Amino acid sequence: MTSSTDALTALPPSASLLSGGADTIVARATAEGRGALAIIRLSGPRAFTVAHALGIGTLSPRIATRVTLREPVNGQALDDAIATYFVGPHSYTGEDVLELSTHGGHVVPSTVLGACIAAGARLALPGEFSRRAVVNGRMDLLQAEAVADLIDARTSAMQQQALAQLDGGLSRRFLALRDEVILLEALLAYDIDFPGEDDGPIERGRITDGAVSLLASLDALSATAPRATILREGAFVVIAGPPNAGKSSLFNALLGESRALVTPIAGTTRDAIEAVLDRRPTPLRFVDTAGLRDTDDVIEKLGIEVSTRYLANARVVLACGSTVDEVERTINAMASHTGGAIIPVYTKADTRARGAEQTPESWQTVSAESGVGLAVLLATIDAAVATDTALTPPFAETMLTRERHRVGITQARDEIAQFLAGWRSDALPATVVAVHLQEARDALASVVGVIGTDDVLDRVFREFCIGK
Ligand SMILES: Nc1nc2c(ncn2[C@@H]2O[C@H](COP(=O)(O)OP(=O)(O)OP(=O)(O)O)[C@@H](O)[C@H]2O)c(=O)[nH]1
Ligand SMILES: [Mg+2]
Repeated sequence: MTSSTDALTALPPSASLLSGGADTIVARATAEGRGALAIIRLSGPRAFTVAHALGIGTLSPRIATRVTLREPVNGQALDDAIATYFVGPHSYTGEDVLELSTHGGHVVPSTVLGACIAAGARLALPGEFSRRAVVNGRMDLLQAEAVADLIDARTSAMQQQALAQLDGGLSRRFLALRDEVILLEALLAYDIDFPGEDDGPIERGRITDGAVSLLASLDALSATAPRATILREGAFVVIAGPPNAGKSSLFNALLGESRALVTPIAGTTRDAIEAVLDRRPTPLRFVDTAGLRDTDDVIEKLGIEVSTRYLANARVVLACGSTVDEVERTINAMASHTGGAIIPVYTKADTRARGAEQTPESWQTVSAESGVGLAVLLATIDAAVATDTALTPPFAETMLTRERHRVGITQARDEIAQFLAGWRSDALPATVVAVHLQEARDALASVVGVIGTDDVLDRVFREFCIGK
C-alpha cells in the first residue's frame, strides 16, 4: 500500500479534503510489487469520462469487460485489461466507480494510474474511498473501521471479529444503547410536561431503573475491550526458566520457525522476542525471555527485567527446566511475578532415557528436538486460556475494538451517571438533568458515525491505507 505522504504531496492545493466533493479520485487498490494483477479504482462524477479518455468504449454496469487501455494524449497502448463500472449510488462509495484490473508489477499499474491522473482524476487520500462510502450513507463509521481491521487482521479471530463488525453487529449494539437513552428522554419528557404531579403518568422509579440498567449495559460493552485486544494481539504466553533450559528452542518449535537464536551458551537470549501463533479461538503471543538468574552482566540484567515485566502481563507462563529441580525452582520463582496460569514444562525429553526422573502428572514433557509433547502442550495452553477468568467475557460478536469506541462509551457512561445522581437527588429541574441524556445520546451516535464531524472522520481515516 502506498504511504500517505506521497499522496498528500501529490494532492492539488484546491482539492477538497472532504469527500462528496465534485472531484474524482483514483488509487491503486492492490499492494505495490510484483504480482499477477493490480486493481486501479476510480470514484467520482468523472469516473466514466476518465475511462473514455483511456480509450474505453461503452461499458454495461457491473459487467466485467475486456478493454485496451491507452495513454490519453498519444494513444499509446498501456495494457490489455478488464474494466468494471458501477453506477452510483449502487457502488462501494455511493458514487460512480470504475475498477480496472490491469496486469501487475511496477510499470503497468503506475502508467495506468498516471493516465487516469492526466485524464482529470486526482490521487486519493488514505481511506478516502471508505470515507466517501460513510459520507454517502453506504456504511457507517464502525463498518468502515471493520474494513480496515479486516485488511490489517493478523489472526483469524480478528478476521471473524471484523466480519461481524462489518455486518453491523457493533453498530446495532450502539444504536440499541442510544435507543435506550431516547426512551429515558421520552419518559423524562412526561415528567417535564407534568411537573409535580405525584401520580404523573411515569413513576420516578421507572426512570431510575432505566438509567441503572443502561449503566450496566454500557459497562458490559466496555468490559469487552480487553478481550478484543487479546483477539488482535494474542494472549501472552511467556516462556520462562533458567539459562540454557531450552526456552528459545521451545519457542521456535511451537511457532514452527527459527525466530529466536539458539546456542549452547547460557544467557544467549538477552531481549524478549514475541511472535503470534494463530490459534482458535484465541491466538497466542509467545514470548521468549532471557533466562532468570542472578547476574552481574548489565545487558543480561536488563533482559531479565524485561522478562519480569512480561510476566506481569502473562496469561500463561511455561515454567521450563531440563531437570526436575530446575522446573521446581522456576515454578517457585514465577508464582510471585504472575497472575497467569503456570504450566510446568520439562524440556529436552529426547536426551533422557524414559523414566530416568519421575515427574508429576500435571507436568508437560517436551522435546524441541523431536517434537514430542508439543501438541499436548499447545492443547494445555489453549485450555488454560479458555478458562482464564481475566479473559471473560469470551468471544462475542460485538466487542469494542478501538480506543475511540471505549472513549465514546465512557463519555456516555459519565453522562448517565451524572443524570442518575441529579435525578435521584431531585435537587435539579428535569430540564437540567435532561441535558446529560442528550450528551449521552450524542456520544453513542458519534461512535457509529450517525452524527459525525469532519475531525472525527479525519482521525478515523488517517489510519487507512490508500485505495481503501
Ligand atoms: N537434545 C536437545 N537439545 C536441546 C533441546 N532444546 C534445546 N536444546 C539445546 O540446549 C541448548 C540451549 O538451548 P536454548 O534454546 O538456547 O536455551 P535457552 O533456554 O533459550 O537459553 P538462554 O537463552 O541462554 O537462556 C542448545 O544447545 C540447544 O540445542 C531439546 O529438546 N533436545
Ligand atoms: Mg534463549
